[in-house]
Amino acid sequence: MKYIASVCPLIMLLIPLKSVAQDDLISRQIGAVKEIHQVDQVVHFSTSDNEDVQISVLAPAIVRVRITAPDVPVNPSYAVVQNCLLDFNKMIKGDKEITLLTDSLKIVVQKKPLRIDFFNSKGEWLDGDEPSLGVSRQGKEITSFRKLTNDEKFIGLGEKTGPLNRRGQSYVNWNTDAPGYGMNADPLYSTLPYFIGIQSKRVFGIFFDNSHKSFFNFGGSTDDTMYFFGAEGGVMNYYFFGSSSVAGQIKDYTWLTGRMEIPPLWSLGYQQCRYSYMSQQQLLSVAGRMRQDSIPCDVIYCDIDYMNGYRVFTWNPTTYANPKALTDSLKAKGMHLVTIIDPGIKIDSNGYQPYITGLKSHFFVRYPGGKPYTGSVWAGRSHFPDFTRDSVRKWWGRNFKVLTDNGVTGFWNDMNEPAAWGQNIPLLVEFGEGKNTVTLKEARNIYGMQMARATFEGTRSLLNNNRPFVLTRAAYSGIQRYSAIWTGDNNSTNDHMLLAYRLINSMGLTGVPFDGVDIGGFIGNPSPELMVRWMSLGAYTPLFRSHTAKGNTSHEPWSWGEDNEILMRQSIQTRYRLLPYLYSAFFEASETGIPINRTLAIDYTHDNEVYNSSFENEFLFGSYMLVAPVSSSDKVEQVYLPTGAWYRFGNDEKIEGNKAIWAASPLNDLPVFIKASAIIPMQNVIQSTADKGDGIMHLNIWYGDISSNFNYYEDDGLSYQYRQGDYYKRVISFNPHGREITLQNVQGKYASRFHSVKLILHGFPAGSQYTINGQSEKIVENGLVQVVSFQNDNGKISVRW
Ligand code: MIG
Repeated sequence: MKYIASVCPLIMLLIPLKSVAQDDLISRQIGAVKEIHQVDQVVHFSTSDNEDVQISVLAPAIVRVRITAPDVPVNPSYAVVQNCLLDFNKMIKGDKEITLLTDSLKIVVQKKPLRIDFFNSKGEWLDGDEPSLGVSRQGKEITSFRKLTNDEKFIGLGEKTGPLNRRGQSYVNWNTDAPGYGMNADPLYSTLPYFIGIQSKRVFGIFFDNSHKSFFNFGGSTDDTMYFFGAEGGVMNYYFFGSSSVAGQIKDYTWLTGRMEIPPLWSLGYQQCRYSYMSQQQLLSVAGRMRQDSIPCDVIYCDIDYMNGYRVFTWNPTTYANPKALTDSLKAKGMHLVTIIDPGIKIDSNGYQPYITGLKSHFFVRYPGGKPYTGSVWAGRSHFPDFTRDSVRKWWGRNFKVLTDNGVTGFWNDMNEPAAWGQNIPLLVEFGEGKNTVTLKEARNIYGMQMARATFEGTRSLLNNNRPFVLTRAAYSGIQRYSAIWTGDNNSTNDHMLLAYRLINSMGLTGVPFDGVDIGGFIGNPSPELMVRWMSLGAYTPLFRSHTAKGNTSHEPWSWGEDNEILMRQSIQTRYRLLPYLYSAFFEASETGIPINRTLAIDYTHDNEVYNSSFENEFLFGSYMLVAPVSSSDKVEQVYLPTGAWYRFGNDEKIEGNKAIWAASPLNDLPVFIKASAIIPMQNVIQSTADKGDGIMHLNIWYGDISSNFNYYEDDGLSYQYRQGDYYKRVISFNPHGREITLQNVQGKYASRFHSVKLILHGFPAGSQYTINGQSEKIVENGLVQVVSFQNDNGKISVRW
């Protein structure tokens, strides 16, 4: 161009430079509304610059905005599971603006130029387009620029480093294999493009459903004048959420993108992994040592070395010669085996069926023209299944038979960003078929999710009526329907241990309640102190899995000296004592999407201390336990306790909240605090969830002056029979003013494994007399607690004092 211009100025004048520039180089902002029409329930605004701006309503507080060239068909979304639209209550056409109303939201569309603002039903402004930029295009890129207020904070976006409050930060979504990632590394492995904006009194949320490489900037480099998000391609397609609380936001977001099923109970036990247990003898000896040393454990893992030359869906014929015998003896110990699976399928036409059938059926992602893409991974040169296609997912799922027939019940999906050595898979590689063909640009961020989906759907049908456990590294919004997430290759450092809780708490905000990190760190060796501390935090992590890289010190609890083993055993025992509480929390997550690890921003949204960098890692574990992650070197630490009264877990010291306190944090006593009025069902220590225990529920209640309810849930922990009514549900209530604790009537057909209840009352008025269903009952005082026991009858049980 430059050459032509200098040689021949006349030609330059004739080339329509302006439009080239407009399309590719200089940005363009959406113009004025030209015309409004409605197609079914979708209101379309056509603009002077030929954009089609579509606004529709899915629920009173959930509105979709979609901006495209006219007649671009609506692609099915990988994330969204709801597609019924409602009518707006009303459309008011004014000279300058059009107003759309739902029961909870008012959407005002300014006509010249088109700009959209969202208000709640009280007419209070929530969020909206930045006036001068609005939605802008630059080439294929499309960006929504939005107003930023002085008091605004942002939380969410899933697996992202950096602070809880993302104000002033910017991020990219491009699923990436990030071994040993730094404290501020971005992007990591998954794409969860939902965030919540928090103003001094109000909240709103936005889910940007676009799988291209996307970016989010919360006022970083824009001098606090605006924030923006966008993508390199595709459609400006976002859902605006108007629920007025963070919990309501999460409920609505998970209504839209789905919720996780109740996981198998065993997957909530302690999980021991390493890269790799090299033989079934080695693996069994680790399992045996768990039992010998009385370390509760439910799960043990096979990393890639169990395979034959890293060929997926094979077993190594010498080191894992008899996998069925292996899982049988694990089963006898009450343990489950989880095996890793990578997406790459080794190019090997010598009888290796996954390769032969995959190639014959054209199941692999390909270059334009159809030649399968080849990349190198563990198995050497490999092809990669096209998980965007239903037929490929079904075929992938059937391949698990070689694992399920051998008693494997858990499936670990690694390398699904997808990763290949060198990381740079050509962007033109194709996925899908016919008119649904897309390139890596659009498929990368959903690839891992579709692999996890294929794994989940396939193994669920192979395991008949039993629930599979699936764990994935890469993900996209909606992944919770299929899988748990772990945060990849972290480092054995205190900083990483603390970062872990920001990642997990943030993924909880974006709909994924079941997450974990490699306890002890994947890369490097932790000090024994760090290992002990990390294990104590592990007990309060949804996925409790210890893992490390090849060549590192073993992470098994006995590898750290006898004293440290005692401490680690205690931490794991704490986890097992808490399982009735934790399982109920997972049930709640399956019903509402509310995560297990809850950043304090959920319940204490407008308390600024929650976002203070000294306290931002704190979280509630379930409804009632506040956990403060503390570095292994700090033996006393400042902990912020939000408003209300709290009790230190372990010694029941009562502390008034709404302030920071110095909390002792020795390695054997992680700072954990119980909210006053907490109801926490526990049990005796068991060695595995296959062990039914002594049949006594330890129902702990900490006195407080507000009423509370706990939804207790139980089922067989293994199967889908709960869908046939085989569950056991009961509301447990504490009412300090009426001086009553109630176990309401049981719902469901399942018989609880607890035949009796030991009610353990913390901080209750001394000298109280207790009655159970009107009969006076003897109380045993035990230090600070009072204990009363009774049969766990299904009818209503009332305890009064
Ligand atoms: O290139 O399977 O994040 O957990 O142990 C490394 C070997 C491949 C990366 C995973 C890690 C796993 C390892 N994998």
